[in-house]
Amino acid sequence: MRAAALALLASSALAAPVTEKTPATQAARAASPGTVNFLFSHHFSLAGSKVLNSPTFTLEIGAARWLSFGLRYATSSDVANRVNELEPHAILTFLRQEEGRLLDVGAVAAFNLGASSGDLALVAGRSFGPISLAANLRGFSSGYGSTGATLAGGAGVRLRLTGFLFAVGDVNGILAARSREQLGTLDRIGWTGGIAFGIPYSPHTMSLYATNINTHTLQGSSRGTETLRIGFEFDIPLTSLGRWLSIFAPPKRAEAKPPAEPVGGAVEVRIRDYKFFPAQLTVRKGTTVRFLNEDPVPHTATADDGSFDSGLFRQGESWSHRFDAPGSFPYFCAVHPYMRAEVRVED
Ligand SMILES: [Cu+2]
Repeated sequence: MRAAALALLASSALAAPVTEKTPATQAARAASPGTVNFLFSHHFSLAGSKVLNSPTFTLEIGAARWLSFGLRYATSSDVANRVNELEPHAILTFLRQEEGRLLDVGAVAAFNLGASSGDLALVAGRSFGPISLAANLRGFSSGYGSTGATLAGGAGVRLRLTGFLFAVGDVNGILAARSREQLGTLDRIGWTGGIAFGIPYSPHTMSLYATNINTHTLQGSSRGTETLRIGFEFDIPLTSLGRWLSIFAPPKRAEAKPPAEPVGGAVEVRIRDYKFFPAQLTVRKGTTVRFLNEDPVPHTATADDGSFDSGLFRQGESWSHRFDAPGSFPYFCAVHPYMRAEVRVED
């Protein structure tokens, strides 16, 4: 149960993986320092027999534990008179539930060049077991190029169904605007509903949903349109450069080595690229195993049978456990349940 709660809370370690938010709400989390994240959202609609699409691209870079910077670009926009929206933004994290606070609280400060508007979102969220709730309050200095100062808001819910699969949905709407009549037929509640999941054996997350919103900027996602769209969001953390360099040069295979068999000493399990090395470790009883995280995201080492659980530890941090009882101890990372390995303890 602790592992499940950890998975829910800590999957936010990447820059807003789509399992950590709902499609049209912002995550209250800055990206981890040094993490670069690419998020691709795409919405499809039918106009007669023609398929129309409106993609939004987001690039985010973690600068500090509480600050990340991003750039969002949306085409086929209907937010203002321009066709495209460019939205540089900063994400600030104030409070984290995983650090014992009551709520996740963060803010997004943005400038929407399509609408020539300074935009601000305040985000609060909390998880209760498998259910996570999030609320957004948004203000635009120049909403939709015509409505002047505009206040919008909404709420989203995520329900952990099983493993790394979530049901996600949200509603957002315009609460007040200086020239509300200028919104015309676009003054509707925006909604999304669908599923989000982690792609097995990868750090990627994805969501599939139906929606009536168009673009994913703060303004674009704050209201509905007359058009039903099918959308997906694909989250691509650009961490672990070696993983990407293998596009050009396949990684060398490690030479087979006999299993380490230290007696009563200390051995190390390294966590790198979302894997435990070695995945199969055999030790004598009384051995202390040190788990060292070399990834830019937090992981855990959590025994299937609950006999040990490291809790989250971050890049450069380690956690040690002494194995005093013989047996097989399969374990996994509670954040990324597809990360599995085993320690065998011999008498
Ligand atoms: Cu992990």
